[in-house]
Amino acid sequence: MKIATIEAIPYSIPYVHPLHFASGAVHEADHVLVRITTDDGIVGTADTPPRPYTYGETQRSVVAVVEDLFAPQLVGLDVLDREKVQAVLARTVHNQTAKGAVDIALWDVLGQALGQPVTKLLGGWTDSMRVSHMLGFKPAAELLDLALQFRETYGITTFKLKTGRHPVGLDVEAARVLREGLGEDAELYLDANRGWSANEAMEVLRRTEDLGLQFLEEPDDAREVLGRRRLVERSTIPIAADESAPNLGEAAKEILTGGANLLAVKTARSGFTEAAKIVGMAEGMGVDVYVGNQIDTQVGTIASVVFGAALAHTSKRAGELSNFLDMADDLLAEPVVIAGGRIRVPDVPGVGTAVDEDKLAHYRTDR
Ligand code: MUC
Ligand code: MG
Repeated sequence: MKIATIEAIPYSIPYVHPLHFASGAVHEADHVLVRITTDDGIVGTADTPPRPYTYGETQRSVVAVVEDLFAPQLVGLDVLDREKVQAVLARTVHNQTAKGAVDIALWDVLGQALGQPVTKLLGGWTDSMRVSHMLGFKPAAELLDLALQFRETYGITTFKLKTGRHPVGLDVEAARVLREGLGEDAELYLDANRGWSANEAMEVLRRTEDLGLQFLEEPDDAREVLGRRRLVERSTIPIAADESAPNLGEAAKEILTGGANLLAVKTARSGFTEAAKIVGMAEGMGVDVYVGNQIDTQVGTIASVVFGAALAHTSKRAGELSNFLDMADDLLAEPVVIAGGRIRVPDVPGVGTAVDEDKLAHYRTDR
């Protein structure tokens, strides 16, 4: 079963509710759909969210690297020769989400060829994931209204609040309003996307000590090593690495050098293969993980669900799986359903990301 063609299809879908955060903003899903077809006609699919402010990729760079660098080296390889595929991807540095999508599309092919859900091939731990919803920058009262709406409509009780604003009191107030409005049972954590200095983050930790926050993600720039290490040492809640740990090597480095004691694992940037290695490494070191999001579409969300539910370690915490709700439309043929605060793994061979061809034709931007 050989790789016959690899397509990288740029498309654009607007957001009804744009998302603002410390490192950027998203108004349109200007993503790339990666499609890999085998010589026996199986089609694997995955979504690529270019994030210039996180990984330096753009929609055009993703198309170029997939079509010009990866495809010529991958076409003709046997889909089962997974290490050879990984070696080809590793030969190009960076380009995290382009690599992630190629890997996921190949797993999708594998699952369909074997007639098995990919979640079973990856581990088969459980059949659904608990959902955490990510709230972007907004006035505190609006954030609470939104969170209450998500709880009422979808049963979501875990929320990640985007922070990293100045003055830091804005975010402290937002966290307090959410805690008071949602009650003590709601799970609440912060993600500053490197918006603060270590000292500012320390102040936020001090001022939110009574709020029962689960953890603080990427408070400051992890490259400022000593500041970050001091934070991790002094914080009473875990400090999570997200964009400072985009791959296996960086994740290991952040944990071993004291830059973090919790890891966000994202399939969009790690595919399933590298994400599984990161989870194994974390598990072996006694470090918790959670499935993070890359402001994913429904295609990307299903990939996260398939991966997260496959493993015991990723199933312990809620995964960030609901930001597609902010989009005007999506590409999946079978829309994702959130009920009782959970998303079920599609019980079909492959990843379960069959695309609505009419929608793809409508939203693609290359024709
Ligand atoms: C996060 O956790 O940082 C921000 C940009 C993006 O693509 O995903 C995020 C979420
Ligand atoms: Mg983050």
